[in-house]
Amino acid sequence: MSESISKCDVVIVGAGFAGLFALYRMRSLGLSAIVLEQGTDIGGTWFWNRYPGARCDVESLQYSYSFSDEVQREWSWSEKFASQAEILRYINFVADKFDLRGDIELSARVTSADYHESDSRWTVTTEAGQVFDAQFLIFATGPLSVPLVPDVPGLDTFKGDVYRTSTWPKHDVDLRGKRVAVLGTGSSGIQVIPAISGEVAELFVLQRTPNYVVPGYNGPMDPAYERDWKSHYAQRRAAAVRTRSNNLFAAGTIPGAQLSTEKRERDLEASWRIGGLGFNYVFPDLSTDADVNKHASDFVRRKIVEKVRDPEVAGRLLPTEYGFGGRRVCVDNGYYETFNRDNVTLVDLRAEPIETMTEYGFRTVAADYRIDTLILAAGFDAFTGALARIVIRGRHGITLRDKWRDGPLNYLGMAVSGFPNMFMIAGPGGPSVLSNVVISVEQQVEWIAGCLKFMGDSGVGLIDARGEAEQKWCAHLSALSAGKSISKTKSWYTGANVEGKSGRYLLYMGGTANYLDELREHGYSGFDLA
Ligand code: NA7
Repeated sequence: MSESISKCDVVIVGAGFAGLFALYRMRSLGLSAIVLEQGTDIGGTWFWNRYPGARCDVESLQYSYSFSDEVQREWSWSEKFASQAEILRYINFVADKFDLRGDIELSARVTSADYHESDSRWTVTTEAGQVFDAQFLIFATGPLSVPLVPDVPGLDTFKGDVYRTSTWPKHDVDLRGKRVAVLGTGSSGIQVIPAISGEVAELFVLQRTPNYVVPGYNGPMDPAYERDWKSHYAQRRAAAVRTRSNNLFAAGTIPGAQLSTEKRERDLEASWRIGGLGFNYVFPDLSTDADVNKHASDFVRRKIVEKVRDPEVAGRLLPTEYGFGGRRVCVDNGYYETFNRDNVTLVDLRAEPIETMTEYGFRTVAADYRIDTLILAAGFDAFTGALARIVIRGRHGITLRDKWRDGPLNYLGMAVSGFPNMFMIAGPGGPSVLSNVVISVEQQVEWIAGCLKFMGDSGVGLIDARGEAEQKWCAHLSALSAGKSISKTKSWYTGANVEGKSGRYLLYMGGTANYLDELREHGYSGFDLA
């Protein structure tokens, strides 16, 4: 073997929340591991998405590692919902505390991974030509790490500045006095829009599909609230793991269908006043009962009308083509109020499609707009995008890309038949973004660590998911998604934002508590071990 090949037990791809914890756990098993990270620093999603207003919409005290009580006690969050900068500081704090950096290669973009039948090992190659040889390969590449370039005609002709929320520059971007357009009104767009509206001269919001946006009521962390959480962390974390999303909310337990309209309305109002993504859980049948879903959807639409002064603008902001929760619900930091500002214009691309970008702006079927800066918040090739961009060759030289042509077949959301000793975290087939993802990735890493320990203890060198187990798991994923509003609506959850992408098997929709139970029940029964 050539000297330039580095050998270790485990190669981990990605140094975000998942990859860093995977490194920690591999080390604690006594395995040698190396993390390959394409960015110039650690942090994954929170390294790249540094746009103005970027923040998490899961509460800070919950969107944080649970594996170390010391970290939980030592770290203090300054806001209810942490900003990107604070989360990145937290990730660096954890990396330093556990001295993780020594096993992380930065600026190391993985381009291919090849499985070798002869010794049941993987070779992993980076863009710079580094080669790593490992028994195990863990992809912690992130569910939302491949940004999409929108198919706007003439994008190249625009001579102004173009920024993407997903790869926002590290240096300060001065938008003061500029005429700016933001394309995209998903979670990223709805955060950047209010954040910059006060400094730009004019802001054009280019909206194709309106979203449901619930209030966040972010603010400084209440010291009493933090103290209370910290003194009950173990119990709270344990309770969160028994929910549908690894996240404690004031969730309703009585189906909305069993309640009177008046009681339902009161519950919706109470949940709205609490704010945040808990509104998704106000009734257990919110995403499955058409009447209940309509009630919640109408409720949010009424709130939008109340907040936006101009009735015509309000009307254009109303999501009408799908029900509440059909797409990722966004959490508000003054989004709707932004449209009451004189310098903000909503451009409804459904009524007024962009014909082309011009040198100095964009032209719709109705008007010419002059802008200095275009901000793209156009979303991601979710769940499978990062893996599809790496040439991953498993048994018999079959690539993952080919295997996944009609949908990302997987077993337990972590393994793929024909790709032995390879694992995915927060990829397709698991709960991923439908949950508090920091906890979900901890759980998947724990499962992988348990598996590797079991293999070591029992002298097993190879694990490969069986084809039939994979088929059964994927049929189960389809059954779990049937009837849910998410699966009936076109969005990145279903792959519909990427042309030609199959929306099958992308997410486990049975809730995180059930997912954990299923992992336990399956054990290693669906795998070939050798
Ligand atoms: P999203 O939620 O996928 O939002 C992307 C937005 O960009 C959405 O409003 C799209 O409209 C819009 N888009 C995409 N392509 C176009 C074109 N060609 N023309 C006009 N508008 C377009 O991505 P986010 O980054 O906001 O959020 C993703 C997750 O990241 C989020 O949930 C957090 O977990 C973090 P569309 O809806 O497709 O009509």
